[in-house]
Amino acid sequence: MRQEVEASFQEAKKLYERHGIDVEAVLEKLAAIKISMHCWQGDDVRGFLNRDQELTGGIAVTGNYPGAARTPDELRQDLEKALSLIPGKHKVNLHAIYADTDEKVELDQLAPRHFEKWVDWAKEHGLGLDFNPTCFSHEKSEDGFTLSHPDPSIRRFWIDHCKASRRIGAYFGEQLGQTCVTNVWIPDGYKDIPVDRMAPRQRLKESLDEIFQEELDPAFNLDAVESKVFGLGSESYVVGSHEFYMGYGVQNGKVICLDAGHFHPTETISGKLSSLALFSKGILLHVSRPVRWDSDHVVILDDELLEIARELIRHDLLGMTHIGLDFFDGSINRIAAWVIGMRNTQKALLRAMLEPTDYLRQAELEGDYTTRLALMEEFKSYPFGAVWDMFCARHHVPVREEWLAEVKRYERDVLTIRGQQKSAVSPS
Ligand code: RNT
Ligand code: ZN
Repeated sequence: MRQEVEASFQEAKKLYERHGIDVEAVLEKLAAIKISMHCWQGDDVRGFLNRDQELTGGIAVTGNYPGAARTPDELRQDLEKALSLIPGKHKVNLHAIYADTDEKVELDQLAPRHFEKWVDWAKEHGLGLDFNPTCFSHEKSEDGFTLSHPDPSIRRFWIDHCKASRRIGAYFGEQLGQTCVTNVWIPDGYKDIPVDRMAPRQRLKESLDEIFQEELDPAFNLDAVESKVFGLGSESYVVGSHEFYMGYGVQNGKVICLDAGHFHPTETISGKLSSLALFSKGILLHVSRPVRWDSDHVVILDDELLEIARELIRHDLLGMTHIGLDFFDGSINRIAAWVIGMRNTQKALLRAMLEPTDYLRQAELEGDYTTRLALMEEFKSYPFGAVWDMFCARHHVPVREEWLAEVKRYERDVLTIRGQQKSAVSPS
């Protein structure tokens, strides 16, 4: 296999080099890109605090494929398995409800100590961590409002939760020597047409101002805010809309998060990056795949993913962009879901790097749109797969679909047995 990979790689390299593309440099650049793998694909966004609470906030997971992780140890074991099948070093994205503790702790009381085990694990595996306050699946968000709630005591609870989350983020950053991005997303909105669109936004603005008051070292924690156009039960109005957070983020120097599923169905986030980059302090991507709605399907190598990657590469936005994944599919093997989404995101970046960008840009500048179209199309069938295979081989992860056999083995030996047990063995 290795020989075959080597031979195809050398052939492919020659073709790319004819266009002045330095394939070795591309492979090095790709290896340096960390993608934040979202822990919540591993257990259908349930978490470990308040496990009896159903998933709310207008998001939904469908499917009951056996083997979802039930404890922090199981989730870490699954994450390790997935990461062992993905080339390169990455980050893991945690939500507050994934605290690993025996204490009965409320969200507004969470502290770094409740995440010590995650930090030890991340250190052991050379991983970075990102973080999110969990402003859903809780009795205090039952009526669909959190940071913009009209009741000050409910607002207080969520403000305190977000403040606590930032401190946990800073703790991750400081402990791991890698900046943690703490992303605030809230579900707040109305099912039906509101009278007052302004007051909830005014309240959200004030809540955010208070949350971000405490100065934290940006080398440790970076704040991000995530918008949305609608959710289940907030079809008519979402408080934290795109315009809201564009304004807030630009005015306050926050990282602006674009989730691929949070816009109207024909609107794409790839088209927004070049504008956002001119005005925002940083960009966080929630790479996802909406199918007819914000369905959070597993990321595939589709046109939009490729276009997102091209924008990042062509405009050299990797320095200001944090790439994270956000999908949850409970209908297939959850580890496979991670592997497919992560590997596809890397493949898209690789493909973007294997394009003759300068040449194409020059053709465009000269008004030679014929060359632009012709070459963009021809490059679609260039042998990027051979370069990808070599990337995998060099990083000692399975080449091509070989990873699937490993996932199936793990399913048989670990996940199926897990599914048969009545309840999880308590972690520590
Ligand atoms: C919801 C947002 C948010 C969540 C995660 C679990 O629509 O996309 O990012 O998916 O925080
Ligand atoms: Zn998201």
